[in-house]
Amino acid sequence: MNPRFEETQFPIFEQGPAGRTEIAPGAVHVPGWLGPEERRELVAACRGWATGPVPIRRTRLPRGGVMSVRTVCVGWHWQPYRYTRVAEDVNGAAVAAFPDWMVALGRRALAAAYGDEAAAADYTPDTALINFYDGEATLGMHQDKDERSAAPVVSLSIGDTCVFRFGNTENRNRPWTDVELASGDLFVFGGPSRFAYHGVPRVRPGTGDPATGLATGRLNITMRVTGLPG
Ligand code: MD3
Ligand code: FE
Repeated sequence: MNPRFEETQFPIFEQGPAGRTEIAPGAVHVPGWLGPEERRELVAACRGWATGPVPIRRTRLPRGGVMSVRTVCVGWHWQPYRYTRVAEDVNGAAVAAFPDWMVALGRRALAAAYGDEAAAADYTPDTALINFYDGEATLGMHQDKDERSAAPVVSLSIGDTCVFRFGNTENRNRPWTDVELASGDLFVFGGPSRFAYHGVPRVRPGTGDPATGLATGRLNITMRVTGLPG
């Protein structure tokens, strides 16, 4: 990165440049970005959404399989492989609204990762997928391409550490880079990294911080822009 960039943008970073790692163009990891209070608030909010209007569940796949991760959505409901306002594949209920505070959190996340306040102010995520991983849950290598927008994805992790596998844009195979994602970590995927294959081959049970309100397991919140109307 151009050193002048960091010099001029430094005041808006929430951590110094040493706290950000660009693992690929547009893919920025900010360890420990969420403070303890914010982690607790997010766990509490996710716990609320997990109970309804659409309960958290293992998503059924079109070929008869079922995901090991448990998922609940806000803003838009994701099912393989589209977004709807109503969870036809769960209980027919309309999904919870995407809260304004989460838009604000997404903008702060973008500013922290990229140091670009104009891009952050323009960022208006309208859906979040909340994934809960028990000790056995994994997520196979995939691309997120059901959105009609190339806007960045903001990922927040709370609880147990996992191995996050960041691949390439061509296929689900090597080359890839394995990164440990711990409680409080922010990851933003934009630009050329937006359509990279990625997955979670394992979590590390017992590595989380129970003070977040999550006794076991891993919570991941990904904010996205669907590009869908209304
Ligand atoms: C890179 N979630 O919900 S977060 C997903 O930890 C998903 O639950 C994982 O993959 C999880 O789709 C990984 C990191 C992540 C999320 C979205 C991405 C990386 C991404 C979209 C594009 C590129
Ligand atoms: Fe994904």
